Amino acid sequence: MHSPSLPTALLSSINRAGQDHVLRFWNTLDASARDRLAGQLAAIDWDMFRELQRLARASGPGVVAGAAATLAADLARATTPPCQRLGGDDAERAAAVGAKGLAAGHFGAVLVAGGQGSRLGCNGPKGVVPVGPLSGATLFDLLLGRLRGIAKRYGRPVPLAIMTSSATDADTRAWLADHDHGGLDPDHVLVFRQRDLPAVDDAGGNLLLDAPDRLAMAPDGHGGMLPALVGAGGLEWFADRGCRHVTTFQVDNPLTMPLHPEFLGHHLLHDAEFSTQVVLKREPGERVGVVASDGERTFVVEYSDLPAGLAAERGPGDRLRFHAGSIAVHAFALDFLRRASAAPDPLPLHVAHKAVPFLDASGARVSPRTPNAVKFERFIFDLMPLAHRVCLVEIDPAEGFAPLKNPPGAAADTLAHVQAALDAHARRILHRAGVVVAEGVGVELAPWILDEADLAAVIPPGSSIERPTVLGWSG
Ligand code: UD2
Repeated sequence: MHSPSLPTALLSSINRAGQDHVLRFWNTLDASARDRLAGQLAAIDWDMFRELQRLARASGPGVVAGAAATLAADLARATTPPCQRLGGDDAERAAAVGAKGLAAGHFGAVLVAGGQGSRLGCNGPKGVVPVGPLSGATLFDLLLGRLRGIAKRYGRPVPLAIMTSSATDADTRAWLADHDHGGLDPDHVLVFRQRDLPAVDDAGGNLLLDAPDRLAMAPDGHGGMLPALVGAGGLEWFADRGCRHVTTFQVDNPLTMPLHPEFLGHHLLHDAEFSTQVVLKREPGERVGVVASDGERTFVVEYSDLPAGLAAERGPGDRLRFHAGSIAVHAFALDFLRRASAAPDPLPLHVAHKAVPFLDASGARVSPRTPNAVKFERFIFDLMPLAHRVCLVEIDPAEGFAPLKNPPGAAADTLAHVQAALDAHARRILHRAGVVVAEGVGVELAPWILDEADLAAVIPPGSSIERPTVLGWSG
């Protein structure tokens, strides 16, 4: 009854897994629709699917499989590990060592940009959302512009790999083509795509149809970066360009400074395999993971996995017991990524209960308001316990953390918050350079202006800015 384009072996995998309901509309599909669905089904790892089903059936909210579950259980005896601090002890030495590494071209970067910004009501890649307070520059403009600033200052390009997902790949590639790769050398830009995993209903752990010819799927989390980068030959790509380390950062944070020389210097001075930037978490409700250590291993617990009691516990000086807030800016030794990618199943699956639209048995589309399904994600920070040496570096959030997460009106992390943070950051740089900005006048710096050292080229010290101004954008 099914089209010959569905191979017998695949059909029997589908039947054995009890998932033949996804072929319910097969007879109504034309040839290309059949091909689409057959392609999605053929890409499913049916052994792994059994594990997904098991997890979905067993899971309460936030349940984590494998090693991470053990770590979460170890939290009771865990503490916050010691941190370096930007501008703290050893700042000068670290900055010099990091700058030397940058000038030698030892650092590459990975931008994780598979997310769609659905919380912002945006369907395209989050990177194309305009955020520049005056210029309307997009997140991609600002993040790639920052890399141009680093390349300009240290005389070496920073090879950049951009991770997309099925939802963001085509639009991201189109943006790069239309915008001259954000001013970067195309030979130093690699786009690679993470995989999708099926979403399953949370009652029975079964596949859902998003359309008659399409399964409900979701990107496999930013941890999907490791297998996808390896699969795309990314580790060799970085090594061929002279890199020994890569930093990773998220598309939603236009203030981010993953290549800050002092951060990289601490990473090198500690001979760390995995370094990470943290901010002081002040309130239990802040939506950042926390870095913890049980004395043997250092690990990150995502905010949604941290039990409320532990999240609120305070220690000496009224600081939260778990106060090292992870902002998802990491530096990895390339050798460590090689070793980790060879380990069996290095990244566990995390379970998230979500409202996922689906077709019911009659073909009607149902859009639930409450969670009806389970999505699975891997988190890149789950590599941390595998690292022999981990280095935490605390940064001032005003200098490096202004994520765009929420729609207008929310209490934090909205466009208005991000723009205010960009404006304040620009004012501090101008102030240090002796430029006076009139009160209430908006000002924006092009992203390649990393600090006051870059300002001299665009505005003389002692100048005044009296009307809204964007500085250095053509540079
Ligand atoms: C993330 C961190 C959180 C904290 C916060 C800071 C995780 C799991 N949580 O929370 O601890 O550091 O950021 O801003 O890391 N992405 C992909 N592919 C995917 C999923 C996500 O590329 O399959 C990218 C996405 O484009 C974005 C980033 O990962 O750049 C963060 O994703 P998110 O918005 O889902 O994470 P969030 O804000 O809950």
